[in-house]
Amino acid sequence: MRGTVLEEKEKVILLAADTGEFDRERSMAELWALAESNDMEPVAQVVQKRDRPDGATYLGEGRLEETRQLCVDLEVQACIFDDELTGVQIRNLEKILEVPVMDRTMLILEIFANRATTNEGKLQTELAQLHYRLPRLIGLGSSLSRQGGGGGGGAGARRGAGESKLEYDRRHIRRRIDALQEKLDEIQVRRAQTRRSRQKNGVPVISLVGYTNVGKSSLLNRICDAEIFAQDMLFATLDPTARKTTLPSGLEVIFVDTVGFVSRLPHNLVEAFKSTLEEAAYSDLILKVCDLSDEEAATQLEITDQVLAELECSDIPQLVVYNKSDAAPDALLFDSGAMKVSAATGQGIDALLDRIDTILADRVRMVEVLLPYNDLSLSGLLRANGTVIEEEYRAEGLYCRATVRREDFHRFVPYLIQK
Ligand SMILES: Nc1nc2c(ncn2[C@@H]2O[C@H](COP(=O)(O)OP(=O)(O)O)[C@@H](O)[C@H]2O)c(=O)[nH]1
Ligand SMILES: [Mg+2]
Repeated sequence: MRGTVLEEKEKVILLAADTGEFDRERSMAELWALAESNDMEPVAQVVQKRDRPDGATYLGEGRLEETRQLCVDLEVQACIFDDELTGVQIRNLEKILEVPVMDRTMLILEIFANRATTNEGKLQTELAQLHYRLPRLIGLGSSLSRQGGGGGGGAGARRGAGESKLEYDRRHIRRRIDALQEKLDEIQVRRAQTRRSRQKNGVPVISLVGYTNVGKSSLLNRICDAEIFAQDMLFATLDPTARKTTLPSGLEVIFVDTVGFVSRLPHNLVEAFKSTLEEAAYSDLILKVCDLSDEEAATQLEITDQVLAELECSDIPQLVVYNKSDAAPDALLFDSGAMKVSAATGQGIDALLDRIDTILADRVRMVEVLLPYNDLSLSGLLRANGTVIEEEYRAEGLYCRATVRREDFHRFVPYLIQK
């Protein structure tokens, strides 16, 4: 992950041409949230009404000159455009603006690259990056270096006789694309076979899924103590967006913030996006978060459901959570099973946690036991199927605070510590 608490955030300006084709204001709000989730700090946005984007510079000269000055005044480190740019546009814009230029797709790819945790996620992201780069080799200079992965570069001695740097880079990328595709095909075959065999024996995991800007991260902060960072043993293998909290019942759970859905997601990025959700497919509960004050919420929820179904998440309990209830106090819920909350005011959060408790109680229980040293099979069961949160070797036996599977619970009953 880029960016630590101490590092200053990279200041960026967001730009777009508004051709009236779609809701640009909404798209810019989403771009703003995307930049923030990439640890950047948007400081201004520039939208110019135009019939169509300029072929060479996307926006008009005057507006770009103003932006260049703004970049100097506000100490901006990059400009992000809300559409896909061509290689030529990127090159021209960097010359005029004198800062690195990114487009919407590059930003999304950078977020995916930072967040990809599974092997498949990493391969899918690199594949999408290469597909993006291939037609833009001419323009991507300094911006290219932002993206990691097995990029071109370093032609040197291996370049064939009479082959230009550009031809070499293209050949190199195409070969890498083929290799990645082959690896991914293999993984997909294997995954189909092992899908559900992956043993789940951790603390229950609850993932927050939904569109960018609905308030997933705010909700996570509201629910989990933001001060507690992932230093715990239990977190060692989890990504930094995971946080632990204790439910009213005393059950310890981990909340995971997923990469948000994005509107107008370029076709080439669909598979990479889905692979970022792979972790959700292994969670114990999925919270589908939407924005109650947004008239698009129903449509977004439909798309979220479709994608989750494609990821074979249908056997995982799911709960619809309407956030931002403070911004739409009069809105009615059509889904009686849904929860209405506000991450901003805290309204409805307790009820949400109670509901999560009820759902998870069907799967796991929290126990506090003193296991006799002459029955070690129980501690074996605890380690195999449950999760030990705390343990201590005492004179009378092994003390454990742990979660166990509901079907195993009866075996621990004789050793429960009475309070
Ligand atoms: N009014 C209101 N705004 C909220 C609420 N939750 C989040 N927001 C705002 O919505 C925007 C997006 O929130 P964020 O948590 O980054 O969304 P994410 O992209 O889903 O993680 C931010 O400007 C938040 O301040 C809420 O309950 N009420
Ligand atoms: Mg977020």
